[in-house]
Amino acid sequence: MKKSIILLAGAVLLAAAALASAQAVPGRAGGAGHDGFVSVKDSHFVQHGKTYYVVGANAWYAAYLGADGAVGDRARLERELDSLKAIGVNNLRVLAVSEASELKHAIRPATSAGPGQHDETLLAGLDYLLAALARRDMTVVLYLNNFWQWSGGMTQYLAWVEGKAPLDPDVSNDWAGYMTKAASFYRNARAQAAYRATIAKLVTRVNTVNGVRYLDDPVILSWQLANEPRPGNLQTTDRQKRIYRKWIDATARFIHQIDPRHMVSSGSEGVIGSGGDARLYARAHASPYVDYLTCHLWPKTWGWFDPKQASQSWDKALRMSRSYLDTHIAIARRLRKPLVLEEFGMERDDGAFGIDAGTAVRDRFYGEVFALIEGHAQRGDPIGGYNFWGWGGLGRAANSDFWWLPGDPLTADPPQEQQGLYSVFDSDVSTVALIAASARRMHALEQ
Ligand code: IFL
Repeated sequence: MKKSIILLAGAVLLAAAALASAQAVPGRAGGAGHDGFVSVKDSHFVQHGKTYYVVGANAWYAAYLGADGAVGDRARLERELDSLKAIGVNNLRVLAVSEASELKHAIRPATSAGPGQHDETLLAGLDYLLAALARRDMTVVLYLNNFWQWSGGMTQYLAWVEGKAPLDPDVSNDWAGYMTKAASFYRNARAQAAYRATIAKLVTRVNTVNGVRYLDDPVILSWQLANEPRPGNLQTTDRQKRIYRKWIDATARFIHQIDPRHMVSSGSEGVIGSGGDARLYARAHASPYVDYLTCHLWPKTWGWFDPKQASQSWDKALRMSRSYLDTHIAIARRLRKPLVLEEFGMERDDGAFGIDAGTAVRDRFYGEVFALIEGHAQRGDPIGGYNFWGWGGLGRAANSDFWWLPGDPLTADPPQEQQGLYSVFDSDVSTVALIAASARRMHALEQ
């Protein structure tokens, strides 16, 4: 009798402690990671009670491949997933939905033709992808919007509600103006309503391939608000920063309210994508509804590296990359959440796009990035893993100028960039071997 009272009291205490820890952070996803869902515990990801490292690839187009008929290529998708699984990649970062846009370099076709008008063939492509990943025990990060124009994104939502097409930055070259416009999405009530309706539709969708509700599917590692959302351009005002921070908090909360089991992430590039403001980045990611931190690493785009002068600019690229990662690890430590380096990439030698061009510099860069991340993981730092950008696999550039045209094979390079710029193709054997070796070391740390 006495023993059973003690056991009961123990169980009550344990249940209370579990409840307290689950409620310590309102809206924060997850339990102890015993149900197949990846969640956060002690600044790390856990799944099935073990540390989980994201050893991931970016493949923005994977749900497109999953579509039936002429749009997709399911046989290719199965082969790509088999190849990635075989080298130890356990996660993909994927565009969940696109918005039909008239801009020069936007993807065609797109999932949504307007608010509430969704293409079932492409949505079924996402279903197919999730089912195919689940069969391989892989996970996926799904981004629900895009700051950039190549998938329609925020400016297309604005175009729908304002009734006029956005200025095309690929034609005007006015990127500062484009970014200001895109950031006005956060305070446009009608655009937000349309975006939230799409989110709700997706999050509550029932997979037509395996019958699993997305809400209940542990294959989804996290819902991501958008690809690379920024508060504005580099001259971001305090008001824009406030609006951006509130948007992250409110949208992440909205998703958690519909779906309490999955994690939510921002998709931010980090401090550079936060108007250069580390405090803004930290405050945005301190939201109790944002489960982990993200950052990206683009040495050439950010002026740290010149592929045409690789040996002269290499040291700077490496120094700046290291310091960028350190900055974000320090913020992650303060916020007690894991950080995922969810994009990094480097062009082929000499900045060439052709598949025959060498990848010596890219390999060196990947090797350095892997060493940095693995070092953090070994030291127990709050690191959740990485996604390289990106897996081009069996895709190939179809045109001699390397620009994508509708109907061409899809690669890791979206239509606004030359096909081959950052894609790791299946024929890039040295890069693939580096990824496989890093994956082995990362998975060995999962205990
Ligand atoms: O294609 C780009 C994509 O928009 C992104 N980050 C960088 C990629 C390569 O330039 O999200």
